[in-house]
Amino acid sequence: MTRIIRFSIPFTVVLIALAACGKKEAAQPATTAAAPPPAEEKVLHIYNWSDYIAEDTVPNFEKETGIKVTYDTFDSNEVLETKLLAGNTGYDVVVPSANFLERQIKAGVFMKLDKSKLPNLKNMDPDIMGRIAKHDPGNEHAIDWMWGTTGIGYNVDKVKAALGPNVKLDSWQVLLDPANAKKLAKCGITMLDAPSEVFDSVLISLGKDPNSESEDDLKAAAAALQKIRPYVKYLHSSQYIDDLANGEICLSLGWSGDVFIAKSRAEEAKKNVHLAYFIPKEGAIMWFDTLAIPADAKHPNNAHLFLDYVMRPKVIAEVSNVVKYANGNIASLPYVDDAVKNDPNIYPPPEMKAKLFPHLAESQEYSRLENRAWTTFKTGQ
Ligand code: N2P
Repeated sequence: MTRIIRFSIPFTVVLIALAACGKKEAAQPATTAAAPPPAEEKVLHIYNWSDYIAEDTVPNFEKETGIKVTYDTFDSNEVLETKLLAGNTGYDVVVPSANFLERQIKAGVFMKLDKSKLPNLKNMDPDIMGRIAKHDPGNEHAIDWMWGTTGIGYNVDKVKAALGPNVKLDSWQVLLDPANAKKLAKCGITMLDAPSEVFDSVLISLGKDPNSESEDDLKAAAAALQKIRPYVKYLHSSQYIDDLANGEICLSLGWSGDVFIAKSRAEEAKKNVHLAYFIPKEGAIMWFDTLAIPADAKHPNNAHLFLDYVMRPKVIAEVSNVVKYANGNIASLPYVDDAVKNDPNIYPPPEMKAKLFPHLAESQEYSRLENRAWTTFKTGQ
């Protein structure tokens, strides 16, 4: 899979673009009986998160439809947003998280879905659709791809060796208590390069509302992060999968499924690396990644075909089985492996779900503050 270069355009540029963006909702293509739209070229350009699809998903779609797919990957909502706001991405299907989707819809970036082309919408879980509808009223622009949590992945043996065999691994303090971070620095701490997810996680650890947009709370979170900065090896949102699997790092603030992918890779490599993931007892962010079609997509019909294809229960179940994230397709559950659907860290039971916070869209003003605080944290100043 292609890895895309890291986020390099300052987020303020994105915010200016968002503010300046006066585009209105994309109009539906006008179709009349007399003049049917010309047939689309049999190609489809998809832009998805890295490590986020089964091996056969795209090849099977290509075989069945004769549509040739190009598939590129990213690992940051900011990277995707920068491209979408600039326009002309060349992509027909993209996968923003719902909190980013919300403001991108307002900026006119996506076309409305033609639900007459999506009969498999009937398979979707009304609970998950309802949660996404808070970002996209009426689910007019997007469907769920996968959803998950942001928590802590760790190397069981190395963390116990550093913190003691009886350490309780159930709190954000395993990472955020500077005394712990100092001890873990030797075996390697990493964090996602995802400002809002990291700040929101720290706010939750401090007992604050991650969606309040309080400047004082943001300052408190930045101060807590600053205390562990010297002990963090790197900030990156995909490298940690292989590094956890190889035993090169011992603790990551990361995404649930990514840690389980690392666990599978470690088991396959038989290197005696034992990995685990926990949702901290203080709570965590629950996020949704969605499939949407840019308003200027050149192959919207093929995009709809792909969306409907991945809403087939067996197709999306296979993705969940491979990437270890929950999907929003209720009809897929019989085909999801027991080990995946019965894992409370993948499909959290109601009592755990109750501790999960929604990840709401941020105002441009708050994103600007957060981004500034993130740059300070990143550069360690
Ligand atoms: C895929 C990670 C996607 C989760 N590797 C973040 N939205």
